[in-house]
Amino acid sequence: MVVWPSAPFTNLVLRCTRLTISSDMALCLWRQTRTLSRNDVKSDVSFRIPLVDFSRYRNAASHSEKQQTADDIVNAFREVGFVYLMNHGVTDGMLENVFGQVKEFFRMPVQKKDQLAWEDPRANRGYVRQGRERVTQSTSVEEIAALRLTAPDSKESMEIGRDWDSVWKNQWPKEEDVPGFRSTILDFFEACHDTHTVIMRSIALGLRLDETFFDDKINEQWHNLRLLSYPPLDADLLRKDGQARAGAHSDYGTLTLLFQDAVGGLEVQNPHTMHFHPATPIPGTVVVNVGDLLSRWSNDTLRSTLHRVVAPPSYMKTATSATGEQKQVEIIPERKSIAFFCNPNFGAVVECLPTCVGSEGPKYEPVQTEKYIVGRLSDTYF
Ligand SMILES: O=C(O)CCC(=O)C(=O)O
Repeated sequence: MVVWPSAPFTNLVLRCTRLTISSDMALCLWRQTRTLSRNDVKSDVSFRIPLVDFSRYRNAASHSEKQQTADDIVNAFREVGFVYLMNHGVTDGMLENVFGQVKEFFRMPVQKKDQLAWEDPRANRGYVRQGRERVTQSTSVEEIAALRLTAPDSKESMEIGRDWDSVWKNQWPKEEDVPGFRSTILDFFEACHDTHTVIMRSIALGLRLDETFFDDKINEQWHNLRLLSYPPLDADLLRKDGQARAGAHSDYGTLTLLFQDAVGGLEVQNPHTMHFHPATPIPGTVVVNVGDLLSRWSNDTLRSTLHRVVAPPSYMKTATSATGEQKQVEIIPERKSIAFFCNPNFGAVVECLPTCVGSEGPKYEPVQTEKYIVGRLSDTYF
């Protein structure tokens, strides 16, 4: 059962099921329509990120309902590489708590956050201050360094991995600095891992593999939880060519689960026209996209699609100066999002799935997960 939401709001087409649109969502969609002024943002009327009710997989009444839902998800990943899932398994209550903790964390003074600094791509844990990461598709060290200087990502992040790792330790803030942060985040990590496992089962079924095919290849929780804070920014700076809150990139692992607040700014490239489209926040859903390793595993049957974070919908506000003068200022609200980058086990070798070989055979050499992921991370940080 698939719903095809899209901006602008008036184009919202619903198939087969009802979707309740809250006032938040309507406001968000309306704002999106006012800010599609970038040259590469076009309204390809046929472009949609499908919305799937995942309870129809988790609690399917019959095998055919389960198979149909799995097929809907796989079709979304074949066509677009992205899907919105509702009833995904992480509760609203948990998300509310996590977003609250994320706000508290980033509110800490920068000196405290810097004590938790990210140090090593093999660890991929810790605090990344603004300007340290520049996500891009480029693998040239010189090109990435130049991008960092001229068009750095305007964001800060906190990276968290599995907590029991014998070599790499998470960089937790002191309990008194952000009470409850560690336990809330660890529970959330576990919930996202469980959700990933079930979505991968649906993908296995959709690709005509045994439903548990991926289970023993993704069970060691080599994931990366990224808490993101995009501070308020000068509107003109963010709109300058090449500037973004996060530059266009694909993700590295199997899937990414992206939870976003209502501000917006995430855009997804239509792989058929190369135009970018807003992935408008829809309350109660998670945005799920395919990463490069899953795309490679599936011999490119599933797409790893470029996406970026740009100036979100803005609004004008009248500000009064100290002398009483009134002027219009453009407000770009701050944004928080949470990306759970899911990975196969680091020891797992990713090689063409038996049902994806096709007539041309495998396009890629087998690759070990750790080698691939650490290599990509080394390129994007300094
Ligand atoms: O914040 C978002 O919406 C997306 C973040 C993202 O794509 C990333 O950090 O790789």
